[in-house]
Amino acid sequence: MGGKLIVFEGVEGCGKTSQMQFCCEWLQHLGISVVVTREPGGTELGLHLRRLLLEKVENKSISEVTELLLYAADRAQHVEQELKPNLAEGKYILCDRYTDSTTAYQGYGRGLNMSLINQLNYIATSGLESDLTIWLDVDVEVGLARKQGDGVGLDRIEQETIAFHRRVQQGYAELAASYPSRIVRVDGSLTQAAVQDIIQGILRDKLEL
Ligand code: Z5A
Repeated sequence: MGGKLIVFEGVEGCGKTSQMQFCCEWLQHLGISVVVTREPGGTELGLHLRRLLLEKVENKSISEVTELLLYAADRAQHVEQELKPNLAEGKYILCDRYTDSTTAYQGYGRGLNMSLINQLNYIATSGLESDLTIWLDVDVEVGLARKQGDGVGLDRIEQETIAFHRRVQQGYAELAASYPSRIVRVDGSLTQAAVQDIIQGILRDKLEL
């Protein structure tokens, strides 16, 4: 596979979407062919699953294991339909969330069995890992305040308790410590321009751009 899979991770409001957009423009400017995608919702089937997973009121009763399986189903479809074909064509993929989200949210946040999560992540990806994962690290309160400031209302997972979001944050910290060559922490509390400068430096260095 000639392409690269670059994943952006972090708690709500950490700035993934904005930073991915800046990176996309920068990479295209360098003449690199880029695909921007996300989980959940990177395929047509995934869009249906995203609605089921994130709508605010209707799905409050979704069970934790059902939630885990729906994220895995979204990912399996995404890997086969989007990620593998685009990597095979040599494209750079910027992906908003991937397997570390499941570990952080369903593993650390919900407390589901880690070995089950690792197995499901493997089944859904058939072992496809990111070439690089940028973890945008911001305090949970800062991220949620940014989202509330957007005025679009909080989705089903954003409405979880602060304690839940703190466990998710702890999950990202432990993942970054466990996989230092794959996951790079970036201080997401800096200005958007400063964050983008740091990310471009990391991409230049790690991907030899
Ligand atoms: N989830 C899961 O549980 N398990 C899984 O396996 C997967 C996902 C794959 C998907 O939401 C949800 O699914 C997510 C985890 C769960 N939980 N929730 N909810 P998502 O990823 O689509 O949405 P999100 O996490 O809430 O992110 P977001 O809304 O896309 O926000 P963001 O991408 O991190 O940030 P942003 O849109 O770029 O910025 C948000 C606001 O902050 C906006 O007003 C910006 O202008 C502002 N901003 C951004 N950066 C800055 C800086 N540096 N300074 C000041 N203001 C800033």
